[in-house]
Amino acid sequence: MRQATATDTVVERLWRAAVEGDEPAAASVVHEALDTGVPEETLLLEVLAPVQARVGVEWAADRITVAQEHAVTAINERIVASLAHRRAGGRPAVPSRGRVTVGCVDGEWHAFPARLVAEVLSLHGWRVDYLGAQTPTPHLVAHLHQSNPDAVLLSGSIPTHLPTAHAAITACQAVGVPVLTGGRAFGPDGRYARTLRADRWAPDARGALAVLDEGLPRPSASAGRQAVDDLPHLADQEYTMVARSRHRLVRQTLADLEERFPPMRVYSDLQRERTAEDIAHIVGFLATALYVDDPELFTTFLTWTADVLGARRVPTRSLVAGLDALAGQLRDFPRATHVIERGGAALAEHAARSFPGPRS
Ligand code: B12
Repeated sequence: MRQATATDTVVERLWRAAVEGDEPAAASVVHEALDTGVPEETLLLEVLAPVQARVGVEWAADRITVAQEHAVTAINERIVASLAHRRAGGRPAVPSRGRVTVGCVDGEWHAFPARLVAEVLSLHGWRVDYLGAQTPTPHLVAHLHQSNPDAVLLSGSIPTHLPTAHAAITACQAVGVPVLTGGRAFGPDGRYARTLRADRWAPDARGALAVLDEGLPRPSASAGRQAVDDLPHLADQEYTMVARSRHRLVRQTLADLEERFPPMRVYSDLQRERTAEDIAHIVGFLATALYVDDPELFTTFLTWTADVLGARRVPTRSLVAGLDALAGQLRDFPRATHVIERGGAALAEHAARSFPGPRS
């Protein structure tokens, strides 16, 4: 078993202060650790990052509220900024390694992971233009023209932004800037970074540093590829059809669900609204699975959703009923039908694992 370390104690103290919303105490925990010799990089990657990850675990298990999730994130963001300002001491940094742009694709709100990567690169002497959350691709490209960086680092947390990430990757490469991607949206092994033809992927900030140290060759500037050039399966138009008709699909699935899932008839307005959001996410993940042609993207999302709903005592059969309703509308689309069938099977296996029947 892993031994508890001094860093674990800092993690625990920071977690307690942050979840109680006590920002001064939380900041003191981190700054005191820095004063006693814990390196800043360790604080960023082995204290602040795990505390953020714990926010996700505790929220998913329904042990903290959405407001607490937001509050802890806001406190951690300010602590990261305070470390950066303290490091700079009011002086401009003197970078020696080169210049990079770090940001998130349009629609992506998870800026914190990108910020950690940006800070670690700054610590190692890179000049970093940190663009934060959701940068629209034309503005990202305009920034690249102006700053001419050695690379652009794109962070993604939510897989449904992968089609947008693909367009951003292609656009950056078209102006001759190599793209290094990372974040949970690209899959645990970076498989979707390869699907979308990113120049490289790295699992974390230290991996990003290693890739940049090796050097990334500049792609030859080109007129830009079409999505279908990289992903020939898009020629069947299934992704386009599901993505374009997503509002109608959600509406119809909700209506069918009322028939198929009797408990829904007595749902409150709030419960209905949540169900509509869940269905919108299901349709979004289905479309993305069609985009990258990987049913596993859909099954991973469904089993995660089943756990989140389970923690709130919403039965998995509501999800199964939702899938059946969706399948009924997409019968003429073989890839979508296959992905939904795989989703249903994954949910059944997941339920059997979570609630095994009595042993004979
Ligand atoms: C905080 C948070 C938010 C905040 C983000 C605020 C901010 N300023 O960042 C807010 C409240 C806005 C938010 C919103 C949402 N969120 Co959220 N969020 C999180 C949470 C709890 C923490 C994210 C984080 O900072 N993690 C810590 C970092 C350090 O870890 P990391 O992401 O793995 O990053 C490391 C590596 O991946 C890598 N890396 C990351 N980027 C890059 C880039 C490069 C180039 C490289 C090389 C490496 C690299 O290096 C990092 C450091 O080592 C996660 C849970 C989690 N476990 O992460 C959920 C999570 C990502 N969110 C989730 C969801 C569903 C949402 C919402 C859809 C919720 C909703 N219903 O509205 C929205 C979507 C918003 C949007 N459009 O983007 C789900 C995603 C589930 C899924 N199946 O995809 C998660 C997993 C929730 C959970 N509880 O488990 N969220």
